Amino acid sequence: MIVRDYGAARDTDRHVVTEGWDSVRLLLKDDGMGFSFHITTIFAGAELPMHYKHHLESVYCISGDGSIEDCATGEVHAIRPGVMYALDRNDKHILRGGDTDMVLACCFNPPVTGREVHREDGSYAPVEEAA
Ligand code: 9YT
Repeated sequence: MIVRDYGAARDTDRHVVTEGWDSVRLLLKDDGMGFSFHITTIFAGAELPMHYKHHLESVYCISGDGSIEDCATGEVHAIRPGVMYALDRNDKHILRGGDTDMVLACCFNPPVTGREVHREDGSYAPVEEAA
């Protein structure tokens, strides 16, 4: 069994901080679960183009507000606590923070290794390159 505390993990290299978001990666590839699990905070007002070409991702909003734009259709979906989205087609998207920081629980398949940052095209490297 694996038990980890978010507050404790924030003080380790599982905590990744960037300009528009931070993330505590509670489960990574090495944990052997077949997915990774992250608690990510999107900062208020951030605008984040993303395109996970090599990963599927599901995201559940715990608190805060924001939106996601589907780049294929231009459709914009409000995100608020209780809303889930799944990028089941490696969907290119723009995630926007709202008036308050938005806290999200995220799963990646395949799992991230812990080293990933967004590349210029909005993707993370495939697992074999990031390993
Ligand atoms: C919402 C979103 O894209 N979350 C991804 C997790 C976070 N960017 C991370 O830990 O890499």
